[in-house]
Amino acid sequence: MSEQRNVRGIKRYDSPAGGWGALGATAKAVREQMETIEAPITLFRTNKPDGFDCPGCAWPDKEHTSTFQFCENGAKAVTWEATKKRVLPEFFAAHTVSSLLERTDFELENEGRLTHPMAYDRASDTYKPIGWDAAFARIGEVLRALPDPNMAEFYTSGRASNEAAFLYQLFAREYGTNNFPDCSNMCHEATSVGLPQSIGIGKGTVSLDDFDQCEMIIAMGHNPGTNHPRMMGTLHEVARRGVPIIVFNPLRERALERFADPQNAMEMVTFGSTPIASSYYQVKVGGDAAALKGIMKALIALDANAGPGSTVLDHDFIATHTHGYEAFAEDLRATPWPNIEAVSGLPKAALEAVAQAYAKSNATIVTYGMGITQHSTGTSNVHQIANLLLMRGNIGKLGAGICPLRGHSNVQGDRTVGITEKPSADMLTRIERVFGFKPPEAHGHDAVRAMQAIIDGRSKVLVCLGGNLVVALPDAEQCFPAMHTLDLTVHIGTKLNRTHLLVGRESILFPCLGRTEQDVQSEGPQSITVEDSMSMVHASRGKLPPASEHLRSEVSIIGGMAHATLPQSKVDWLGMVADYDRIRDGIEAVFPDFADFNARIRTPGGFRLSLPPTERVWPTSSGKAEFIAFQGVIEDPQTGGADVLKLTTLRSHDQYNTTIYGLDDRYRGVFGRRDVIFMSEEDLAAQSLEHGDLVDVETALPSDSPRRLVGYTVIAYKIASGSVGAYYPEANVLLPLDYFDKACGTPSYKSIPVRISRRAV
Ligand SMILES: Nc1nc2c(c(=O)[nH]1)N[C@H]1C(S)=C(S)[C@@H](COP(=O)(O)OP(=O)(O)OC[C@H]3O[C@@H](n4cnc5c(=O)[nH]c(N)nc54)[C@H](O)[C@@H]3O)O[C@H]1N2
Ligand SMILES: Nc1nc2c(c(=O)[nH]1)N[C@H]1C(S)=C(S)[C@@H](COP(=O)(O)OP(=O)(O)OC[C@H]3O[C@@H](n4cnc5c(=O)[nH]c(N)nc54)[C@H](O)[C@@H]3O)O[C@H]1N2
Ligand SMILES: [Mo]
Repeated sequence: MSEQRNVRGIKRYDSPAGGWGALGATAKAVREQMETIEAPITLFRTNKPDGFDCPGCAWPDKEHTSTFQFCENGAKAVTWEATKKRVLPEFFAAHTVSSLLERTDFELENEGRLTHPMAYDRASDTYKPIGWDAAFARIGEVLRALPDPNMAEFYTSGRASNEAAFLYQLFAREYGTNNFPDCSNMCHEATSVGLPQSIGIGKGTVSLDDFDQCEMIIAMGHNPGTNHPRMMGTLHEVARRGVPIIVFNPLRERALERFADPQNAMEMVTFGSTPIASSYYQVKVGGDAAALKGIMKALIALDANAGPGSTVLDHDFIATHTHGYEAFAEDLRATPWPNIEAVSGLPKAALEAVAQAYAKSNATIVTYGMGITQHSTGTSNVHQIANLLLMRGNIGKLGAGICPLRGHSNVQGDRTVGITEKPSADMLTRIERVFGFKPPEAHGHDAVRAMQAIIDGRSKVLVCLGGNLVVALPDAEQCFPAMHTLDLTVHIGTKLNRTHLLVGRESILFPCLGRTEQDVQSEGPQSITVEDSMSMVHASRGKLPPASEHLRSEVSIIGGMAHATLPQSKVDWLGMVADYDRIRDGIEAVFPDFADFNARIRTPGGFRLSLPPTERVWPTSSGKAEFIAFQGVIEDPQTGGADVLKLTTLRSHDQYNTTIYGLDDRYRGVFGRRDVIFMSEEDLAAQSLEHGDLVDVETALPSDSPRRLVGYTVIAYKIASGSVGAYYPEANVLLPLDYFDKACGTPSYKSIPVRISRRAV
């Protein structure tokens, strides 16, 4: 690396991930946000059978009975919510909304927890306190006055519980719309759309037991040391068993290279660590489909060479359980190696080596994250992963399967209980039968389409159950101003963020309880439920006293809005709020998979939802698993010209989506700043740039006005050549709102063509 120049805040990080660094960072998070006496108790209750579900990630916890699972980023998520800092009405009185909008989301959230329901006052340009009932009544009036219910958008962020999400979709559907933009649309929609086409369900097929039995893991496009920290415990165990872990990632991510488990006394005492990846392939950004095609092409060749009776491919499985193999194999044979090598950035020999190792493994798991889904080809990328597994019968077999790493801790559950803009006829029929109203059938808006409707003036009301929608979406330049054209915005949140400040003609901000807090309703204390990445549903009960006596639960706020908006409703909104068991009865009545719901979540660990492909039952239209060839040509990322690079957007180690806990990204060696571009030594040289140069980044797509990120510092990094990286959400200004995967609507956050030039001084 060019270390010749000293660049502010850039230091090499040579230690393993985890270890003492993680312990130190946890202590710091506690010190800055919480009183030290309460913190250990709170952290201890995370993911315990009678405790609350960690709001950090969706990785399962071993039977939910294990001892305290140590996790630095889980601790950050918990302490950030359990902070002692408060945003009181006096704070809002002292600052206009326009002045607050000049702050960063980091500064806004760091002010602490919201405490009172607030309504925007245009005359003073401030948020002022409002009573709960007055706010509900006003929302009801505005919603009822809309000429068409499809002029309202109901956004969900994936931290919402099953109970809140179910009540929310029921409310919006009785009101009359399927407009359910969802954080999932920006996240794993490629999985939700692509996997049902391949295997019949839009979820992963593995459980933790499979990780105990697997003989190989292929890990593509995810950064577990930061984003799925509890997964590191699993990977650590698997690596110590000697199982090959093959990584595809354009960046060298520390935790995928070496990890010291803070729960492993020996590693801690000896400053030891365990190598995680057995092979690390720095695929080019956007090059995964090409790499997968290369592996599969090589696998077919291996099978042919092995002659009759070859077991390289699982011929019985292919014949019995799949459809479309011939056409798919023909496409692979027709794809030239030079094309695969150019687009993936990996040599044929490397991909052949992966195919050989894969052919030897009797049980393989492929894990994947945003590096696969957030591309214009995201859905096709997911198909290719499924194809690879199907070729050797690696679905419906112990130790094998597909493992999408979900984002928000309950994003999967929200979808399961009805948050979808494309409802199935079956679900709608059941809702009608159980609740006595006819829900709308016409499909609604996803996240990008909701924003487009707001920009075009077709939508006039936006309700957000959590999240920071407009900051998470691409194209702030178009989206921010459009928010001011709305009649009404309603936000249910724990902390202040910029979306809350993009006020409409009227705006209401509701403060809600978080996961860590006790939720007591008129009929007693309540639990909520969530579903993890492996389809396990379990209960979660907060333990801390609420941040303010004025807070209400998400469920209670939704029930309040519904009751005030739908005076003729036959749904017992307030009864369901009083006792969440009644909501769970409703969920069970609409979704048969939840049979005996209330009884089953009272057993520690909860229960697993059914996953037919694990039994080799394929709920696709053909009744078989489908091989789906890559759609279209594999586009060379460099087609725009030699100076065009593909920019991917990343989460730092001190970040939870748009929530920024701090300005360090320890494992990548970045401290106290986020205004950097990661670039390879080769590309630096090719562009006549040096480590530490000040640059501007400009989107290389046709557009009316240029999209730029100015005054960033380019730093030399171990990243595939032709690829550059920058932090999300700052880099979102570079992405046009209409640059997304046409198959699933997810913005191409991880493949933005850009040009980089030295800043003229
Ligand atoms: N602490 C913490 N935990 C989180 C979150 C958080 O922000 N902070 N967010 C939650 C949410 S909502 C989500 S969706 C998940 C996100 O979890 P991840 O999917 O791990 O998230 P990203 O940081 O977006 O990183 C993706 C990884 O993909 C790599 N990558 C980028 N482009 C490509 C590519 O073209 N191909 C391949 N193969 N790899 C690529 C990057 O180098 C990076 O290592 O984490 C969840 N958990
Ligand atoms: N460039 C780029 N953009 C991306 C991504 C990327 O990788 N690159 N990733 C995308 C992905 S994967 C996702 S999931 C989206 C995330 O998009 P969102 O889910 O909309 O964003 P978050 O940052 O998770 O939302 C943070 C806010 O949630 C609220 N909140 C926190 N806890 C609670 C709670 O318990 N209840 C309620 N009601 N509110 C709460 C707080 O007010 C906080 O300010 O961003 C997407 N945008
Ligand atoms: Mo996500």
